[in-house]
Amino acid sequence: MSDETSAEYGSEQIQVLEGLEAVRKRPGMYIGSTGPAGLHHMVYEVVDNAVDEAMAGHCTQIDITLLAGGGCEVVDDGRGIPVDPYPKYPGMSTAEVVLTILHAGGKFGGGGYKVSGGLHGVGVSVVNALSSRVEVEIDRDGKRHFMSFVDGGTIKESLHVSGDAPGGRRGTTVRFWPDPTIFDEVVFRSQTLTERLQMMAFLNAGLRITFHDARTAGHDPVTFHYEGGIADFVRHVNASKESLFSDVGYLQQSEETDGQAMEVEVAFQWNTGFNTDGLHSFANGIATIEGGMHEEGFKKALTNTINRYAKSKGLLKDKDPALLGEDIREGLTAIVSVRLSEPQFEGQTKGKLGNVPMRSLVERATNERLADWLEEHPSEAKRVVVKASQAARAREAARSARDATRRKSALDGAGLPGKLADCSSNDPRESELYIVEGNSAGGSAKEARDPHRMAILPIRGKILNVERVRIDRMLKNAEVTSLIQAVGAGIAEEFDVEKIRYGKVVILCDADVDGSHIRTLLLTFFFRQMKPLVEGGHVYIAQPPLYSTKVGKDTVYLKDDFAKARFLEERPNHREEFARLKGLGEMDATELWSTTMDPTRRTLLQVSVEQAAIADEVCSTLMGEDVELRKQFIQTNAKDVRFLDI
Ligand code: 28F
Repeated sequence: MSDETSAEYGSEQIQVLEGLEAVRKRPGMYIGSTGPAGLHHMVYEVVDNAVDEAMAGHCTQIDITLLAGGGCEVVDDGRGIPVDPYPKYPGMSTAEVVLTILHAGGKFGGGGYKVSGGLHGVGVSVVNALSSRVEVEIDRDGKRHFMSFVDGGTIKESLHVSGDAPGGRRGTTVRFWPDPTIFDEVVFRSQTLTERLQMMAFLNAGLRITFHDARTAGHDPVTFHYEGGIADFVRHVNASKESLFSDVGYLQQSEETDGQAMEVEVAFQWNTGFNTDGLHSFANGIATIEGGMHEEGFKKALTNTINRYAKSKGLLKDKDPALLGEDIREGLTAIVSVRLSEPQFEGQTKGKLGNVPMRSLVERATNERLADWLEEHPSEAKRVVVKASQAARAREAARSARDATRRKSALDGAGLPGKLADCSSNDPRESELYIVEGNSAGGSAKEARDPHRMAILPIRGKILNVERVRIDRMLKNAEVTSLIQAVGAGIAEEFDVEKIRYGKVVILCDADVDGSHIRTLLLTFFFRQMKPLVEGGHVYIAQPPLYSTKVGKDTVYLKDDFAKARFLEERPNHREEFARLKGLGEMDATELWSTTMDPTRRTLLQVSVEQAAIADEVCSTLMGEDVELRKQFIQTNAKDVRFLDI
């Protein structure tokens, strides 16, 4: 910029106001939306500047308070924004520049310029532009400096010394009141803020972040402070699981290449579960939910390092196939947190890190540091390799079992389970598969059915709890393989809904607790292993009658309470008892047909994905590995006996 004259000074001011005006015109461009997400983004922008000051090593405590009048106050104990003139903008102080143009430049803030990669890092000037009022207090050199803005950044009170810094403190305070003419709603939600503030504390080891909702009495402040940083985050996530070893692994490396500061931290721990979605990554404190270069670098190095270690220690024979990434990541909880000057956020939701140098930095750091960690923790390392080898064997077994299932049914059609009483029609549009609990009911269902369109598959006892075993173990279970072969369309990622052999898969269980258990397990199985079958509306639950009563020598069946009430209205003098039907076996074939299977008289409940998902949720909670969650669930659902028997 050429040397300034008073005219250009004026042009600076104009540039400032034009800049802020541009933000007010299209707020969504800067904070994503003017809905709740955008509103809370305003808080994160201000807090980010304080976190930058913490990352630069000058701030240890950040206080966020929701003010009674609807505003938000953020206080840090950093150096305080400089109040001296800002050379590039004559007549403006650094503080005014930070509040109206640039963004505080921490080590990773990019030296005063935060390159906005999408929604994050647009800086506090955007907050100013979208607030009806902003107050700034800067405590520096024993003095307190004050300035305020109104209506999107117009100076109300220019920067001046308002007194001494209380107790000689240092730091920056920003209070802002979001502009109600911009935002759909200006009421902050505590829960939203606390979740994200907790995450920021995990990602900045040692930093204390205190949140106080002062809008109503009785809300005590909550402080998040994790000396262990992301290692504490891994402990927090794994708390409800069974860990493979007590220690949490940690590695860190930083590097400076052509002015680009880059740092990577990884914390990791395996648990005994089978999930492979425990990897979470962040860039400059922002969750990169679509992954990106840092995650790719980590995954590649993890796989190579574990395989190299396993071979070097003879835990993997040279002839053994290498362990795949998914085998190694089974049960892994890991946090990959990187910091860099100019993050490029890409992808649909700006949740993917695009900086290519990050891939090699993270890969090199992980290769080096993880190899050291494995050497230093041989027993943990062995457990990881053994678990990964089991996962690899399970994967192989599942593949061969699936191939076998496919081969048998493809080759000679003999892939159909022995117990299946198939129907004669080959047209899925009219064919129905009844999965009947218990051999007795299966018998009367076979007798009752329409053999042209209805196939019967009796399921003996409680089918395997598919929740807690790997896919190979599941495929060894006779009941499960019968089910897969009967439906005839494969399972899991190979499931092809075009190949289903029946247009309707009907679950026919007793109306007692055992029946509801089987039904829950079957729904979970379909939801987990044949989701398109559920999504396509092919899964139904038969509704056997709940009551029976005598009329003369006949037995009349009533579907539900409503039918019973209607029956009594029509027969006010009916004196006979109503029996509560427990099991399908109480009905003979004729009755089973007329009440439950005859398409002209039956009621079938079509299962929605939501209902299957709830069953799945119930199953994971009750059968999954999370002991704590199971206890809570049973306590809260104790009144609902349906769930108690499991
Ligand atoms: C409640 C929100 O915004 N805290 C901040 C600082 C400290 C410095 C700074 C900020 C302009 C471009 C340098 C102080 N002393 N909390 C905050 N704390 N900005 S914002 O500098 C901004 C300058 O880069 C600071 C020495 N260096 C930096």
